[in-house]
Amino acid sequence: MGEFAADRHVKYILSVEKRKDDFESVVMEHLRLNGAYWGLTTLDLLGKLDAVDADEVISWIMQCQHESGGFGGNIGHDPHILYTLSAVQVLALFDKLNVLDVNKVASYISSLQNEDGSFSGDMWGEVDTRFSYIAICCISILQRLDSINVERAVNYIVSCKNVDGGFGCTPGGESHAGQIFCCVGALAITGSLHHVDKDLLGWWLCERQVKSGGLNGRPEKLPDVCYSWWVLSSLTMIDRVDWIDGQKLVKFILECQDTENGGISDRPDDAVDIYHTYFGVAGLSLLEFPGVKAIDPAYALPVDVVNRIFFGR
Ligand code: GRG
Ligand code: ZN
Repeated sequence: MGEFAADRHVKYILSVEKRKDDFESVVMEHLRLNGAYWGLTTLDLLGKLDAVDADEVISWIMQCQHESGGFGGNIGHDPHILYTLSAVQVLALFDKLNVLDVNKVASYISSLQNEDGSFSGDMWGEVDTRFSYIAICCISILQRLDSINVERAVNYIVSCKNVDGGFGCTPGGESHAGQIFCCVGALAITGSLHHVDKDLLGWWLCERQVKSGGLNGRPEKLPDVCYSWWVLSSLTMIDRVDWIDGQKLVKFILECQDTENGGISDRPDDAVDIYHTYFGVAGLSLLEFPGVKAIDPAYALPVDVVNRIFFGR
């Protein structure tokens, strides 16, 4: 099995941050705030967050904010709840939540809650349990859970639960590991995990491991490094992480590294990207891999950052 190329991954992330006009950056332009969250969280997990200029990042993030309180993916882009969570998460990484007008961000998020408890992603109204998670995670980091209707939010998520123990994006939607992370994460944050059938869901999740050691997101699909996060974080939250073979998953993630130029891909021999680099490192973190800081499975932030938010230094 290859070594974990931590230093190469740090170099790769720093180079993606700097290359603002190459192919990957152009394609990812509208995702810039998400990309910043993936890259910077990975750096922090590897103990290298100090390699970036915090003031520069924070000033750019604040220029992405709109009058409504929501954030766009880049300067001049429309606000969306997705980017609003990334902005709040990155500010939390740098211990700079104090630059936010918390009431404004909280009112943007609460304005996206619908009568049935669900959340829309932006003013155009698409509804998905992804947005329920994002709203709950974001408003919890801001310690303003009281500004949304938590009971209705939880009821909506429970209405998306399936007979296989998993969750979909709307009521009746097929179970998918990504949506399961969102629903279990939101239930964990709101202290509502009693709504999850842990054994049934644990079975569904551990059956995601395929021969190569990698995890897929649904039955019959190919394994992909990002499910090391979506599946493993869910198993961790329901205390069933030892239901998969951690050693084999570590081996699969390490096989997806570009050991020369850094970065991690979705599966062996594919091209690396910053998204799979983050989810590979985050997966290793949940597997307690040496040299990687612990990550919180619900907030998707390093455990020391979450402790700082809720318990001070
Ligand atoms: C803070 C970590 C964090 C997340 C924010 C955006 C979000 C909340 C959650 C997204 C959850 C989700 C739906 C993830 C799945 C993404 C994914 C790999 C989708 C691919 O689906 P298909 O059907 O691929 O294209 P498969 O693997 O099923 O073939
Ligand atoms: Zn993927």
